[in-house]
Amino acid sequence: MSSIASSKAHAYYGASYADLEAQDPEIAAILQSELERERHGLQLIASENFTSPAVLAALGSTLSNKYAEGYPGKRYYGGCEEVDKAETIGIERAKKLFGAEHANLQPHSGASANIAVYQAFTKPGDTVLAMSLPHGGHLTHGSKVNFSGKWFNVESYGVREDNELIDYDELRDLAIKHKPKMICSGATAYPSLIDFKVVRDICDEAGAIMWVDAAHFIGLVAGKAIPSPVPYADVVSFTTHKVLRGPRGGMILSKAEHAAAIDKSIFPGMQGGPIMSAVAAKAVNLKECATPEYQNYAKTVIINAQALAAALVDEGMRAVSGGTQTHLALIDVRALGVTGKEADERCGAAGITLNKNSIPYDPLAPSITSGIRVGTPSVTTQGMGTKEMKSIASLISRAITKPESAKAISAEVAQLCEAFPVYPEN
Ligand code: DSN
Repeated sequence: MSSIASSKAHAYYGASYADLEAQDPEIAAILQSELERERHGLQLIASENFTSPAVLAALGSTLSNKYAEGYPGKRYYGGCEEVDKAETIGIERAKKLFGAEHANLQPHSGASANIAVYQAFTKPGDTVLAMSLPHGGHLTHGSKVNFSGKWFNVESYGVREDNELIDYDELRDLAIKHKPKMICSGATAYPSLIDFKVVRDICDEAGAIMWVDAAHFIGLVAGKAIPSPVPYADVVSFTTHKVLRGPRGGMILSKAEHAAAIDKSIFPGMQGGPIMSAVAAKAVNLKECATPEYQNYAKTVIINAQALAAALVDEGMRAVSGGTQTHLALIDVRALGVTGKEADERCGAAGITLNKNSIPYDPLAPSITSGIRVGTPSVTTQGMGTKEMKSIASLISRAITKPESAKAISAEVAQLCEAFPVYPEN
């Protein structure tokens, strides 16, 4: 390891690849290979993005060393003066950016944030109403293999079969029937906007806490590209690494009346020491999100997703719910004579990373599926636009229908990506 004295070159003594390479070439080589993978392939997983070098610098900093159980000014360890400043700045930035009354930056992940929400508002055995996983929900929204489905009575609502949009009539009927303690809206594979005013009215009618799991679309809210759930919801949980483009982690916003319950639920309720390097990196990201450049980015993510969905339809596939109003599209690939699994594998072989995904009322198992999910956060960060979305649709179509050409297609993919470099050297 280089001497600490040499760390003057790094204000934070972080992110020194040379140090890692000297000490652990095996792991250093993996970091280099992953960078090459990200640079030369198309990253279309809707929940991924390329975070900024500034965010990576904060993540790879000495703040990782600090135990800081508690909250700014109320810690269980000494020496928290500096991390207190970082967390306070982050909290204030989050409240300002989202117009929220309270923010907690400590959740280690989206699932951790969701566990904290359950713990703050419900007790094991209580009834919760959430979107079903096969219709686009999330494991933490009541899946039987997840804590949520094991410890809570989660009733599910879904989308209508005719238009593949949330069935608000069904949601209201279920809310009146089951009287849930909490209603969750938010999904991982729902391409349309959610009507938060309607959900608020249903929650009020049923006497339920309104919880929005905004993990997928919070970046679009931050960039003012879609309406915000914050004015309506009691609590909004999300991950910070998707469209938002921050470090991997979670965050919770809430009304002031729920602040103490949320904070207690995170610590000491279900986490110990916060990862202070991640908290600082979240603060860095929140500053980036408050810029006109980021707002432009968020709008472009949607324009690109709409262009990509339309171009995939032109290639003979079907866009679930007719297209997208967000950063992702759910694509039924059956017309090309393949399953979602086959499409995913064939695209992967051609350097296009996306995921198989169930479509609503999917006749195939979740491990096979009839669809794929594509998202534009990463390619938009690279600077690609609608022209490139058409090229990507053609590459996806050829990768699926001509698996024997995978090598040639992956060379074209690499050429496209090299024109929009990720983490350029200069
Ligand atoms: N795993 C995330 C996604 O891909 O949507 C959800 O947490």
